[in-house]
Amino acid sequence: MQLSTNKIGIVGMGQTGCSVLRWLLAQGQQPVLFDSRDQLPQAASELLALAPQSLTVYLGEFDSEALNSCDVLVVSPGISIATPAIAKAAEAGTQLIGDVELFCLFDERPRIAITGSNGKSTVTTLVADMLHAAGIKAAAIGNIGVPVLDEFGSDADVVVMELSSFQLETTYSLQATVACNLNVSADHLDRYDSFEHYAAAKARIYQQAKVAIWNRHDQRTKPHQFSGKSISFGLDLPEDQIAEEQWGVGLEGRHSSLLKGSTAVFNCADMAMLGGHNQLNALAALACVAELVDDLAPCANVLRTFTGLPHRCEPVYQQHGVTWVNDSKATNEGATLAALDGLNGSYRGKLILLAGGDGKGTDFCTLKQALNQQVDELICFGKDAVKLASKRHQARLVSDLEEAVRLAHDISCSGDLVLLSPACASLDQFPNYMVRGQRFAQLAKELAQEVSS
Ligand code: UMA
Ligand code: ADP
Repeated sequence: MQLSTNKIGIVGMGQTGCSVLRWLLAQGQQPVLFDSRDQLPQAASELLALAPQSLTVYLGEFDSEALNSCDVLVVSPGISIATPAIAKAAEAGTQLIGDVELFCLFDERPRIAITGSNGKSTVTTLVADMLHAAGIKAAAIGNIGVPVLDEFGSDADVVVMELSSFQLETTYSLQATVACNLNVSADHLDRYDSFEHYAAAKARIYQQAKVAIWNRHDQRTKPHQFSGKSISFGLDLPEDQIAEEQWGVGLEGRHSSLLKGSTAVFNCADMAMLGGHNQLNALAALACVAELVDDLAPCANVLRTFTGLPHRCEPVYQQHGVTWVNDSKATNEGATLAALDGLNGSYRGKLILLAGGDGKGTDFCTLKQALNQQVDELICFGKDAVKLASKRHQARLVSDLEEAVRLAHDISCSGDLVLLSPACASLDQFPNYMVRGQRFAQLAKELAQEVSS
């Protein structure tokens, strides 16, 4: 794409839009800006004030004529490309791309691209840490919270990109050195016509990739009509005939080990993260790194000390024999299922689950069995509390997280585990999942102190 011959519009002036604007200004461009809110977010206003020339900004309801007048629209991931005014512009010939497409068109470094409904941030971080351990400078970017163009021209040798389905929808030139789809389970169904449509967006990760890494327990992650190298991972033993290229878990002597083909790479008992889902994450990360690194020993060593990211099954407090675990990043059913499985066996009393918020259009059906078999007490709060509570034979309904924590505190006793794993987005009651998780930890501590004083 020739930047200079195109009139470029930036749609959405959040974190992504600001990074696109910074980058385009650095290339000497004068983009037109669109944001559907009545006012620009503060960071965007500050950036605009520093721009060398005044730029046209359209606020409020998207102006079809102005959108159509652009040759290219760089659309932020939080805005659906099915938004009528944007879809109309595309029909009229305007090209719709995202920030990741711009990055891929102009950045020539090797890239490892990671998607999946759950585990993206964990695996992206692991891969970057493992590459560092092998002496390769790597930057973790994308949906993890660093807009990709902010890393353009940095001194990293390799970029590790966490990509959401929204970002993949507007990316056409990914050409990843290694592309990995971790798993596909229901999420963001308020933005897609169907689950298949969402899964198809995830599958775009493999476009023109050299190597595809996929989860053999989840056929939706399998690359189709793919001409590159295909490598699978799973918690079973890799199949014999293709063994040396596949990753799995099996006994090596008396130890359960992460295996590459028939070769043990790491003893599972030495892994700092808990749960089968984290063994899958570890396998996926090693499989990605193995495409760039010969000696895997220093990379695998990272697994000894990496305890996981905050807000993912994170023990935050323990008192009177009750453990409080913050899994606020579980914003869909798949993540909550993984937490229930992963924590199984780590407590001797009851499991008290705090869940609820914005279910993003799901019916919570896949949680039904686990809620009835693995959960001893279910406390539901937030927008979709009633819908979620209806999936268990018995549940307690409260209005918000504060009440949920108070109730959990009242009904818990020594040996119990109180788990916040909401299976929902936080946006109905919190600015984001991090604030929700911090509030949970803070409330648990405050309540314990209140009682002991
Ligand atoms: N918005 C408007 N009007 C606009 C522009 C945005 O109402 O004109 C709203 C959106 O509907 C959304 C919010 O503002 O509710 C933010 O949207 P955005 O596209 O401006 O988001 P950014 O600030 O650019 O952040 C995005 C990702 N956000 C989303 O995809 C919603 C961030 O992922 C990502 O870290 C960042 O780019 C850098 O790449 C966050 C996320 O929630 C963590 N991702 C989803 C997830 O992980 O489930 C996909
Ligand atoms: P993402 O970036 O895809 O949201 P995270 O690594 O931030 O993924 O984890 C989000 C949630 O998913 C957490 O609750 C975490 O415990 C859970 N999780 C992590 N890895 C997996 C996995 N492989 N399968 C299912 N759930 C997972």
